[in-house]
Parts: sequence; C-alpha cells; structure tokens
Amino acid sequence: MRFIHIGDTHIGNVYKNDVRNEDVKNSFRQVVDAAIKENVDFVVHSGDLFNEGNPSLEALLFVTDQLNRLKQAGIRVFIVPGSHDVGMGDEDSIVELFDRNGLLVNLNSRRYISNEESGFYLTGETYRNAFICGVRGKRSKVENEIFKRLNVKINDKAWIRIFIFHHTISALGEQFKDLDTESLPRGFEYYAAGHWHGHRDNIKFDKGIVQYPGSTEYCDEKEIVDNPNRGYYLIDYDEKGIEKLEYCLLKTREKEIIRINADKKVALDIENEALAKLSKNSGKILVIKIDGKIFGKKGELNVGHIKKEAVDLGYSYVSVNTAKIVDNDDNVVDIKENELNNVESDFLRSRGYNEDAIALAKMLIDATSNKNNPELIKRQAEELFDKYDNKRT
Ligand SMILES: [Mn+2]
Repeated sequence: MRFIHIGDTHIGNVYKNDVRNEDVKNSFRQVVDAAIKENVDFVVHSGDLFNEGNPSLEALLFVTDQLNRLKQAGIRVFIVPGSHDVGMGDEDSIVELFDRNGLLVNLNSRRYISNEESGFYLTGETYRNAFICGVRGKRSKVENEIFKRLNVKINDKAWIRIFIFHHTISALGEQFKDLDTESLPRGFEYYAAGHWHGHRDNIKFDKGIVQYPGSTEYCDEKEIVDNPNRGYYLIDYDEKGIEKLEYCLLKTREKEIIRINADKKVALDIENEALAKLSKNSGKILVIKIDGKIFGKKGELNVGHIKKEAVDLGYSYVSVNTAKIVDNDDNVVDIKENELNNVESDFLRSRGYNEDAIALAKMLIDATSNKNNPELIKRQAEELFDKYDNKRT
C-alpha cells in the first residue's frame, strides 16, 4: 500500500501577483499528477488546503477539479483543516464543504469528535489497513488545550497508524513552538505534520516519526531565501509498517537571491549596484537583500525604481528587503526610540492585541512619523502592506 503526504498547499491569493498564484496552483497539480502516476491508495493533507477561510470562486473551482481527478482515479484524500482554512469567527472550515460533497474526508468533521467533561474523544477512519485520524490547526488557545484532554480510539489491528496535525512542535525549536512535542498522542507510526512551511523529517517521537513536508510552494520571501526545496512524501507500507519513505521534489520556478552591502554607500550607488546585477530573463523569482550602514538616509533608497526595472527585465516576483539597513540617524535616537517602542507595545499587548497586530501598528507609526516627505510615507506604506500580506505560516 502507498500514500502521499502533503500540506500547506495554500490555494488562493498568497501573492498580489497572478503569476505566483498560478505557481501555487501548479504545485498542487503536480502532486495530483504524481498521486495518479504512482498509483497511491490515498493522500494525506496536513492542513492549509486554502490560503483563506473564505476562498474565491476560482480557488474553489480549481480545488474541486483537482480533487475530482483524484476521486476518478480512486484515490481518497484525508485532511484536517489548517489555521488558514477557517474564516474569522467561523466554527466550521471550508474543508467541511468538500467533505459533504464527497471529495475528501475531513477528519475533524463532527462525526469524529466528542467533547465531554471527562475528555476530548477522537476517532478516525481505517482505510487500506491504515488507521488515520487528526486534530485541526489552531485558531485559538483552545486547540492546544485539546491535546491535554485528548483520548484517541486507535485501531490496533491496522498495519500503520497515522496522526495528522497542524502545529509547530517544540522539536523544531522552542522559539517557534505552538505545541510541546510531548503533547502529541502516543501510539502512531507516522505523524503527518503541517503549519511549518520548511521541510523537516524523521523527528523521532514515541514509536513513530514526525514528518513536515513543508508548503508545496514558497509563500513569502523568507521561504524563498531560507528553504531550498519544495516537495511531498511518498510512503509505502505493509503489514510490518512503513516499508519505504521518500521525499519527492516539486518543480518550482528558478530563483535569484542578490545580497548587497550598503556600508558607506549613498542610496543611488546601492540602486545602481542592484540594477547592474539584474539580467533579462523569463520569469525568475528575485529577492534583493540589503544590509549595512548606508551613507545618508535609508528612506532615500528608491525601492520602487529597482522593482520596476526588474519587472521590465522579466522577473515574475520581486522583493527588495531593506530591513537590515542602518541609518546614520539610528544611533543618535536609539535609546529614546527603544523606550518609546516598548511603551507602545506594552500598551497594545495590555489591550489584548497579538504580536502580528502590534508589529503592523508599529510599522504604521514609524511610517507616519516621517511627516515631511509624502513620497517616502507612500513608499513605506506600500512596503509595509507588502510585508504584512506576505507574512503567513
Ligand atoms: Mn500554512
């Protein structure tokens, strides 16, 4: 028997860029192609099927078509909703719609769950001698609590037991965790994990392994720079358990990462240096990362100009990261600004805002404090919305 494990496919508007959103779809299509070609018995998806909890009609139709291809090939899909698959304030996930239409199995559909005083009871499905169950991604702290009260009715007779979840566990690094690794239920051979967009496998837990396939496409600049590969797992199993496990690569767009040091250079020199490194191409992804101490002001750098030239040369996606540039002014106001920043953050935190919202508010405050230069405010506002839009896991 054989299955594919994927996660974080994020169908929808990951980018404000049609070419890249098509790439996101194309990766999903490649996985469906592979599932059919490899003649798998089923597909396991560890959440974030969609990028938004209320996807566009186009995204819904695309996913419907791809799931129908799998259905026609006799391949079932098992999923738990991810953090992106649920709309604001909604209890049910968009994934449930597909469950009711018979195109996939939502393992967190209410028929698998019973929340009682004595605990949170979970069942799953046994299919082709594999027992599969899971817990959906987190929308609030409640989901973490579920793990503490979790009782799973495991099928001991299955050849393999698969637990799907959508959290970053502490084994990935304490600073990233939204769940202690030890909180996972025991007794499974394969832990199909999602939410972490990087690819990490073979994390040992109990008698099994935790596997993060990562997202099927790069969803932001950080992923483009940090994580070289996108892919999925192909797993063979028999009555003795997992027989063979392979990480298969997806074909993604070529990318170019340019690093520039700004030390002692004026804005125009940095701009020219960046432009000189670009070349005509047919749709590469481009990330320019600039760091160091600029001569003059950071705001003088015309990022919009670099972006426009790059797009004209054919790059499909351009990101110019100036976050690591230091101004001449920075040292002088360091202490004062730090204190002010803390006061602002503490206040917002006391009002219950989360860290993302606080970061956005602070960026807005920074941008509007440059009162004398409307062009600069406009440019910074555009950049900060870009950054906020692309910030997702
Ligand atoms: Mn995700």
